[in-house]
Amino acid sequence: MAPILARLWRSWPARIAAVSVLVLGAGAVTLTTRGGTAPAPMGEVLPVPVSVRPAADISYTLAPDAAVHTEAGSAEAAQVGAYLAGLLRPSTGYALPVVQDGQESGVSLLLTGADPVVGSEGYQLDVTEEAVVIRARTGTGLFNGVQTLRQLLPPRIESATAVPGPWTVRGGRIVDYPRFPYRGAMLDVARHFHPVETVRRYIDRIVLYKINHLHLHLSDDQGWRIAVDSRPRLTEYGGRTQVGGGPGGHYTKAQYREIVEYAAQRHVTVVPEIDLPGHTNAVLASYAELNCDGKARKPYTGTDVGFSTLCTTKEESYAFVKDVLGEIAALTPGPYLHIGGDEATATPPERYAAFMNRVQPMVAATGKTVMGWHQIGEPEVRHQEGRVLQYWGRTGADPLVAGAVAKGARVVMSPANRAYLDMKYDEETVPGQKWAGYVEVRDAYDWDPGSHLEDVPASAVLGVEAPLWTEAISTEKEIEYMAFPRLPAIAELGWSPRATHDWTAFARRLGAQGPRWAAMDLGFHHSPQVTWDGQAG
Ligand code: NGO
Repeated sequence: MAPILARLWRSWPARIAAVSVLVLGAGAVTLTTRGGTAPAPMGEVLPVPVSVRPAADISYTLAPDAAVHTEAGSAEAAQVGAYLAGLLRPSTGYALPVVQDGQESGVSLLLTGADPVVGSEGYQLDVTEEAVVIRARTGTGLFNGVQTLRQLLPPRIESATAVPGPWTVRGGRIVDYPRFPYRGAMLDVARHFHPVETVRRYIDRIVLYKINHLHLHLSDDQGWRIAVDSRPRLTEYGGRTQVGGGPGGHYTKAQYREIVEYAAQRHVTVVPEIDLPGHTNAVLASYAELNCDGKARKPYTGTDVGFSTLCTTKEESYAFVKDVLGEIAALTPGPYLHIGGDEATATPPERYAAFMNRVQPMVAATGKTVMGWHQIGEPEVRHQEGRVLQYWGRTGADPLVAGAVAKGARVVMSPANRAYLDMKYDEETVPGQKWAGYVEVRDAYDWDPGSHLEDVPASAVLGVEAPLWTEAISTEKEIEYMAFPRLPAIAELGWSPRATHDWTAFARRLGAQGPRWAAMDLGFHHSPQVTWDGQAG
């Protein structure tokens, strides 16, 4: 490659543009990459299902007059039916009425007759010549079955405009349920603010891979992002900054409720995080009395960490925390309230535990379960019933986490060198950081959340989460590029049985997502570790 071309190639937007040009320039390739027509082989979905039984020579093709039939009398099944019809109408151009008659024809979503192993989140999917029937015990199970059906349909089903079918699904039976109950994605809306529409689209994308928690990092040194009625300056002043000095922003309570509601309709639980007692410069700039010296800090737009702390010896700080947590809890139907607790290096060590020992019970008093970065596992911080530590270290052994687990804590696994979506893929990646090393898609996939940490048994692991910090990520396209294809890797670790772990098979199923993402207009990293369908080697 000529040097100027090589330099251009290194910039990722140019890479995407170049690939699009190549793809559009080659008719045959265009067909497959820009929304292929071939149905996926039965079970070639992501995360890989627990059990797949293909029925050779059988397939179902969606007819133009097909309907979505849902369990009679069930509002939750009808809601999933409406969601499915909404997904299929734009590309098929079919009317797809939703009828609550429980019939087994077209696509049926039923709350009876599923194999009991599916539990509360799983489903059974049967494809015959006559119908696709998804059975589950809950609306969530049906919703997960719908995500599988989506991937069994040809990739161009994701097109926003009508495209020719046929809309064929290969025959057989899938019985499927998750390994871990918590499968999360985190978005840092504090370092760079991201508007409601971006969050909505992120939710739409993560659910395709059966992610069921969205953790929002709502406050940090560079900005406060959620309206708190009792402390209006948090957003009026503390929300007007972000990394690099942009305008910042925040969610009103109505907007935040809209996000929570949008997520709930997609069977996603929002986990709000207010990071304490460090990562609080935006608070300390907004309210002078929360500083030990009583002097307001200047707004901060850099990317350092570990320099700010609430004054842990002042009662004002506890009144502040109580008010804020109370208001956030009231906006939160989900069980968890995340209180950060990471990198509190500006908090005197003896004060950190005393602070957490007062704050954890405040969370419990709101009726919520404590979640925090794994530093809240410090031995001096008391165990709080049900609490969840989020591990973000880089080693396979952490006595602090093991000690907290021995007292009853559960763990969500987000090892930075595996699960952090803000890490660069390689030296050519433009957005992101590299303090935890480069994380290519195989690094994100090749580990086991159940045995990653010494003395933390799989039974103490609640699940996995892929955090997307945004110090060096400011646009939605960058979010997509960093999350895909690594987020589906973490999603598969959270859902699929350990026995299915196999890089070659995973990489093949991942490569098949390429045309789907192209049809969704999702810009992803064309990892050289994967052969992307419709694109030679
Ligand atoms: C660390 C730090 C964050 C950074 C992130 C960047 C945790 C839990 N605290 O992760 O403040 O944004 O790394 O990768």
